[in-house]
Amino acid sequence: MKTVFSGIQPSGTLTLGNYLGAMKHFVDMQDDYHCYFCIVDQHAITVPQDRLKLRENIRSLAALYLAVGIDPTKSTLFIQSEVPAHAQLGWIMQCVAYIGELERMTQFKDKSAGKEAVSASLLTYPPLMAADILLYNTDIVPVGEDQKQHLELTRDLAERFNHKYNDIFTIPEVKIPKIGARIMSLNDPSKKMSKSNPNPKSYISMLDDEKVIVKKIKSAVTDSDGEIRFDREAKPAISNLLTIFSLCSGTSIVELEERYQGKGYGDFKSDLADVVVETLRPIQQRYKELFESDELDFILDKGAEQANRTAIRTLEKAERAMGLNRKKRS
Ligand code: ATP
Ligand code: LTN
Repeated sequence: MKTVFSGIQPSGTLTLGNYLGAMKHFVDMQDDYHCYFCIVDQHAITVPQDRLKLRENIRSLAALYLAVGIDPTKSTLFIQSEVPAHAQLGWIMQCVAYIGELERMTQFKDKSAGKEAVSASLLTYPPLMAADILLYNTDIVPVGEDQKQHLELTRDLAERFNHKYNDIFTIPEVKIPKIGARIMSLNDPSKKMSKSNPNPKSYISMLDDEKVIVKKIKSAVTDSDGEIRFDREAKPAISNLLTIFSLCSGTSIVELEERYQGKGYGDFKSDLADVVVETLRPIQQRYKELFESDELDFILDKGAEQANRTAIRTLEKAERAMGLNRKKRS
């Protein structure tokens, strides 16, 4: 069985973008792959976080993973900071990476733009992400479009390490969904929907209640020609709403265009709100049961134990290949 690894940052409540671009696909992969899903809390602290809020976001993300259908008997679900090998291999990968290539990462440029104090870790974030992936001999990494550049760098770093020291790492492939890989902001369709956007009107959170969802969709920007047609260049806002509608309802975009031909944005938006509410309703119900449960802690403890076992083995191999680690090969 091939191995899948993916991570999500506990930097806020997940958005519909995270769900449609990433999480939904994780669930589908569990039967065919050996899966690791990680709450990458060490990545979240590359930008300032409130201590209590972060603690809550970590637990909330764990509950959401389970609520969407990640099954702990099939997949390993764990918290990054509970597996020290991530930080340890992260350091090694920093020693393999060049500053120049890290400075070229668009996520670094976006997140550091206009900020006075930028943490060093925002720059060295990709080597830690590479470590996350490489520790588990990962074959496939399902992510949204925005992570493609990081995945290319991960491959470069793994190849560089293998070439310089020894063939330790599996070179991972990225898997980006054909539709929904980049769900856009509701109030600015030139930006991706992001949970750390300070304006909550820009995203639908997976935990928004019905009224809020209806309101946000009603106030989503459209355009002035009144036509419901998919055209990413000329009609980015409507195309984004059509994508969301299609993914939440399982109806193709062509069918939706036909259904709403000659109808106004009002009808379309009200049906879209219904479809989104129905998609999130069962997830929110399961989430509520899980958030406070002891079962959640049990699953995370077990996940960390399982992840640690594999991660330590790869870390030690990498260390030995470089001349570190006194232990004899086990
Ligand atoms: P932040 O805003 O804090 O940077 P984020 O929501 O952009 O967070 P993550 O939580 O780290 O990013 O992303 C988790 C997964 O969701 C990744 O695979 C990412 O590619 C995917 N993803 C994030 N935003 C979108 C989006 N708008 N559309 C599709 N996929 C997305
Ligand atoms: N960088 C990713 C989150 C992330 C990740 C990973 C994704 C950290 N480690 C490993 C896939 C595999 C982000 O910002 N979305």
